[in-house]
Amino acid sequence: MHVSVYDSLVHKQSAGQKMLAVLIDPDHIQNLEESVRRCNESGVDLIFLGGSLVSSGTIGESIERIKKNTDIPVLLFPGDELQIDSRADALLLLSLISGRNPELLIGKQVVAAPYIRKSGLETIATGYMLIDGGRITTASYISGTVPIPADKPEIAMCTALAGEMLGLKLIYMDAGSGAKYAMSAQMIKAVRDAVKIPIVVGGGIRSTSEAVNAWRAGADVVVVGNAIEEDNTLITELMNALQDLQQI
Ligand code: 1GP
Repeated sequence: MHVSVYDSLVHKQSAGQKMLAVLIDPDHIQNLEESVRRCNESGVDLIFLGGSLVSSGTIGESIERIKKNTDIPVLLFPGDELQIDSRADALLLLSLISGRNPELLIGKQVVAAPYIRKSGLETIATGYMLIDGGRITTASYISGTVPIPADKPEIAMCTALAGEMLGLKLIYMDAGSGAKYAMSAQMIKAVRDAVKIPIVVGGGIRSTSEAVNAWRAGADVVVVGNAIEEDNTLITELMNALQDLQQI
């Protein structure tokens, strides 16, 4: 029987199992095959693929290169509608609920919807929330939106709650790629206490201790991109830290 990516994610969440997702930006990754093999060996749960700007190569080509080396589900994390490709396992259908840019709340999705339908991709309706990480990130610049202030967990909490009430299936809290500071435990916990749906946390996570902080505060999935591009041995370290955490 085919189990959807979302169902297996929820299954792990309800079993109390934390997850690691590795974000691959086709424009930035140096040695894609080697990183993917490392993900495979260490048991990474998910691969996210995409970026605010993807200019070199194609998403499809990257999916094929990933899939030659692993069966880990590949989830599209699209910067725009051009990054939709049916060869992936699922699509994070993002609505930027922390911002007030109508194009990214619903406009792009309207244009992409028939396209997504045709692709047959599993879609996961995702409330995407940018949280201030100490610098202007590509995501906040490109989206033309102001992130939620880092010291206002109550705004993040109400935003996530509204997203869940509107029927979104996943909350993605992002300090933005290359954020100066990873998100505080207090911020993650506020959202965790408010919603039942799975929470993804990423942006600026560069060490096992920052990832463990995020898992402990309530993230179901921690996403790491930049730091892994610089040193892919971190993938193994993060998975070891995750296993240690699960044994406690
Ligand atoms: C960005 O959450 C992701 O959208 C990952 O961020 O590249 O800083 O790990 P980093």
